[in-house]
Amino acid sequence: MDRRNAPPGFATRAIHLGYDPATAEGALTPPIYMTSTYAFESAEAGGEMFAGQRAGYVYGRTKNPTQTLLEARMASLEGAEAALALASGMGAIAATAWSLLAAGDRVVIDRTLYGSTYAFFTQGLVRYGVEVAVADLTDPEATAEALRPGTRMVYFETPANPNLRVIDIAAVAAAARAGGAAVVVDNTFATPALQRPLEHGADLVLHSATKYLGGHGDLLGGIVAGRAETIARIRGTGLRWMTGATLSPLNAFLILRGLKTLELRMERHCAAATRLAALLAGHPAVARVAYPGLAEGAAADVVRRQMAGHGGLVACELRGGMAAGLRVMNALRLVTRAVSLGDAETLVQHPASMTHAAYPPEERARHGITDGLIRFSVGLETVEDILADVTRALDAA
Ligand code: 4LM
Repeated sequence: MDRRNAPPGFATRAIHLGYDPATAEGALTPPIYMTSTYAFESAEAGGEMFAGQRAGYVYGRTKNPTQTLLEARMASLEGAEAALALASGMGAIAATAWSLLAAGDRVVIDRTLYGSTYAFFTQGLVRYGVEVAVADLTDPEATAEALRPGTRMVYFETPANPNLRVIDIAAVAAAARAGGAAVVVDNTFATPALQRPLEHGADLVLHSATKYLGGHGDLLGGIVAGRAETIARIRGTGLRWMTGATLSPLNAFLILRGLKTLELRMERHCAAATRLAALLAGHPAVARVAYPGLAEGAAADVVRRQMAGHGGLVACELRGGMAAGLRVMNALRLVTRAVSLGDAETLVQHPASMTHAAYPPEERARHGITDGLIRFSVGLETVEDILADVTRALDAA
């Protein structure tokens, strides 16, 4: 194929975009700017920067050149005008909500969210006069009713943590547009290598960069991307005043390093997770497997339309319920019992007692996060070793 006039591809941008070694003594790898503050060329120049009349770096809480490069790459990979990097996924979520919402506003959240995100909305934001409505955004009628005029924001994950429900981004965006709500999608599980929500009509896309973007389990970080004007508001209000959740320059560097192999790693995560999902589905001890690649009916159509791969997370429920699930977890030797996801190591956790313990038990049950569910984040080890460990643990339990 002749690519002479084609724009650079995803992996090329993840590796090169926004950096010219000639600007840094020829260094192949971008420098890490470990600085908290910046020298003003004159007193007047400093004042003009504070007034927003002159471009440049003022203070490290809101901007740093290493962070700027990461933001440029993430904006490009998500197809956004701009991006903002923050200290964690929760930092990104809080900074976004606090920048765009005020007392009296109504927000609609999907019924399945990461536990701390759910708590932020249902226990945190409501203390400040924001109305939070929970809806099943896989149900078109419930979505249309929830997104009635006057709704300011709709917030969801797809695939959702921990049970991997998939939500039709274009359908929710169409319903939201009719009512005037901003669509915010947490794309942590899919990453832009597999799914780009802005292309399907979302207004903002968010990440816990702690997961696949960093990719090595050695940092916390967050990203939000969207229109330049909105991102500037989140930087100027949510980051600078409301959270101070600034990403360290070292972590910005590590996420830039992770992005170089994102597409490659996601291919491997998807291939290994597909095999684990098939193994679980065929094992007599397993009652149910949740994996986007095994979706059926309308959900399978959504997966085909909006995802280029099925991701690295697989959840399952054992026939013996929660007790059997915990026995399997304890019998694993290679697979590590830990929360978080997207790392080179295969991890397993129990959502009801760990990542989703913030849900009241009856809401957890109502929201499809059953007590028997265990969640695997399939890593990059030799696939046969992962499968052998899981098979042995299932047989033992
Ligand atoms: C976990 N998750 O599931 P920080 N959005 C999604 C997430 O899964 C998470 C966050 C945001 C897990 C952490 C223990 C979809 C986190 C929050 O942890 O603040 O970077 O991201 O295992």
